Amino acid sequence: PFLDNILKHETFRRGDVTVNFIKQNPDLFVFKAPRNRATKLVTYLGDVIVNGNPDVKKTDPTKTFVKPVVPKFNPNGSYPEGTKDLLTTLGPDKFAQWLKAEKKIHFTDTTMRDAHQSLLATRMRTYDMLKVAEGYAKNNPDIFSMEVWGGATFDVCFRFLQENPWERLQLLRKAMPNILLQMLIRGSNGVGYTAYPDNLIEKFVEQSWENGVDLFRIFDSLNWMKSIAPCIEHVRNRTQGLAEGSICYTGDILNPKNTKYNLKYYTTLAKDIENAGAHILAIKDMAGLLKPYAAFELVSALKQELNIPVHLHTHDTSSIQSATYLKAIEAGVDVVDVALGGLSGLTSQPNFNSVVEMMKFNPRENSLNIDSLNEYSNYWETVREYYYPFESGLKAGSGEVFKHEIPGGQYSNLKPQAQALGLEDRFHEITAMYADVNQLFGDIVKVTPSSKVVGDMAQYLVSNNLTVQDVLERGDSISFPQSAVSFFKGDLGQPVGGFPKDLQKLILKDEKPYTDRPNAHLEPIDFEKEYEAFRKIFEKDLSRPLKITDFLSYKLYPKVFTDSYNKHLKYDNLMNLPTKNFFYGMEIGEEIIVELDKGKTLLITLDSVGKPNEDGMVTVYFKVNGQGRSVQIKDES
Ligand code: BTN
Ligand code: 3PY
Ligand code: ZN
Repeated sequence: PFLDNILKHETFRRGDVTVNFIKQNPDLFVFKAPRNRATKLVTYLGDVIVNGNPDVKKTDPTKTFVKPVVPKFNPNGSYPEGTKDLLTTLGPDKFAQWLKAEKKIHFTDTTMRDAHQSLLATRMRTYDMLKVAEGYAKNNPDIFSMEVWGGATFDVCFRFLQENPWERLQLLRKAMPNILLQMLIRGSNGVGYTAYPDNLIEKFVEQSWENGVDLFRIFDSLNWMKSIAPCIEHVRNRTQGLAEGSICYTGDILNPKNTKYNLKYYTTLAKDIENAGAHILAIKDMAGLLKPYAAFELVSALKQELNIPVHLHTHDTSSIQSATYLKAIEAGVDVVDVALGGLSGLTSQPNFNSVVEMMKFNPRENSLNIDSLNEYSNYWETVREYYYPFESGLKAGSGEVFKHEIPGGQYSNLKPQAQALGLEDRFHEITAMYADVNQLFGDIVKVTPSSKVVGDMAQYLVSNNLTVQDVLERGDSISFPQSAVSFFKGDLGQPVGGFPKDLQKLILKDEKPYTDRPNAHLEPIDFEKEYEAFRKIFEKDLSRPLKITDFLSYKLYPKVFTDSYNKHLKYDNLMNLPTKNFFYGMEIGEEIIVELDKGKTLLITLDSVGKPNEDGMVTVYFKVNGQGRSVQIKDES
């Protein structure tokens, strides 16, 4: 901003500059931002100061925050070459062969996606990621990939963070140009909870690549090839990125009574995924059910059967999943998913730092810089405190996960959900019911969105004091949750072994189910026509043009996008607001710096907060870059 002011200064432009130019022109130190952006920002701050952030239900007034230490790096130094450079050089097919031939174990860091999705209800803000992204990529270029996008992060950005996920992706891409960026995509469900038209998913994949994604982890919530295969095709046809097809792991292959999800089932599915064109095979163990000895069997078999590398993902809900990694590594797995210590364990991934230590002096050791990893783990541990309202309250690992099979991200959300329904004391009844509902539904694969169907049904039954027996006996007089009706109709595709027919009749009543792809019932998007119409409606109140990525967000989440758009008109983008102030507002006398755009900085001080007047309006007094500024906020309390 300083340079900008110099360049725009009249004296400077006249060419009349002497050594005293700076001293004589104090106005060079006044940094202007567009008036309305500053106004929108203090309106937001005023709202949070007076009424709180609506997403933060309970605060602890005794809470204090420690400033996180950002590990040192050279902002002017270049980026050491990493896997992204290798992908560019080799192309996806040769890259996959390279990976398969590697002896050392490779690591995917999930800290910026699955870890906070599974521990902190997906609330991690771009602000906290960007503080370390560049340094992390420069200091740790040997990481295989960074999982940074997809899954629930997409809609949570709009719903709760007032951020644009596409912008997050672009900024992380810029900060980490040398390492593969990875996303999670739910096959035909994209980053949503239901099927979308094929050409929408195709465009979404293309734009994800254009904006920074290199590796697409593709899964279907019922392990249905008809949803996985088209998405692999999109990656192969529309990008130069990597298609990673997933088998979602359910049950226990070592259990001799398990006739459905046995070793043969998984190797056959994996082979189908390879034949559909996947560059990498993922074992997606979303609930953390893959026990160490089962992992050895499964990985050994897959390494035997497949010509593509194998990537293992798990959640440490039971607390024994690092043993699973040990056995999988012994069996030859190529990459494992880990989270930096401060955001690891429990419903998140196993501890990156400790797994690296585990492999030290082993022939498959990957010589990462453990001291650097430890510094970054400490950073995240400190940052995590700012998100304390979103902690799940789970305190220890639980062996019960092998009974209820609830995915990590869902398990940590279930407790707060039970609380909200007034069912906190019946949490274990809900988890037990979840297992019963799974059996009732015919023992299905449970991961977003199929896991939500089982969860909704379990909560519904517990809160109405019903059992699965009641469902079977008097199902015709029960009105089931909408998600269950939709599931039995076929909206999420077909489960392994089909639907239990009697139950399907009870739930659907007179509605007819279908067995082909849900997408076959959806009209393709007419991009030319609809994109133009979208821009006509939404652009009129904006000073900027909308992009195709905005249109995609709108098509995936019409209501969520529209709500976010309306908040955007009121507050603009809040990504650059420090996390403490975003969630908790400001204290009297507190001074913060907000960088609106490169070079446009606001120095904001909270001077005082008035009392509500007879209309319930509160005046909040700030200083913005030294100038008094007040806003009137309606007291909603
Ligand atoms: C831009 O800022 O890139 C252009 C305006 C797009 C704003 C849309 S409105 C809904 C969504 N939420 C955001 O924070 N940004 C987008
Ligand atoms: C998601 O779909 O968001 C998941 O993380 C599933 O495990
Ligand atoms: Zn996961």
